[in-house]
Amino acid sequence: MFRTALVIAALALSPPALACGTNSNCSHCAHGDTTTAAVDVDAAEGTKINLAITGMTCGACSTKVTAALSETAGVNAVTVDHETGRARVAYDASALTVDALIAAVATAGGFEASVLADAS
Ligand SMILES: [Cu+2]
Repeated sequence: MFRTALVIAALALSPPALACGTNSNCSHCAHGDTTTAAVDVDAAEGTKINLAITGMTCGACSTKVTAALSETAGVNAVTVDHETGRARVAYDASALTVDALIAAVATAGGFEASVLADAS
């Protein structure tokens, strides 16, 4: 029983797996920094939207997509998860169209975004 508790503790303490360092299939990046600060998109102002993003294979890909979106004027907050292939964005709908968000993702190189119907 004590041993089981130790195993559970070890699992809880281990950090989430970072695919980047071992993923040789990624053609978009040099497998660099995979850390992205946690952002609470739902706490940010603006319209919330979920995007499906193809082409992301490691944490550095999601970092690039995050940067491309967050550098776009009118974007208030972004989270991108390469494992689910999804991004959630809070943006100012009076300053920015959804097409502009999709275009911003494309500028990151090799990624394609589309709108997911479920905005929650
Ligand atoms: Cu990558």
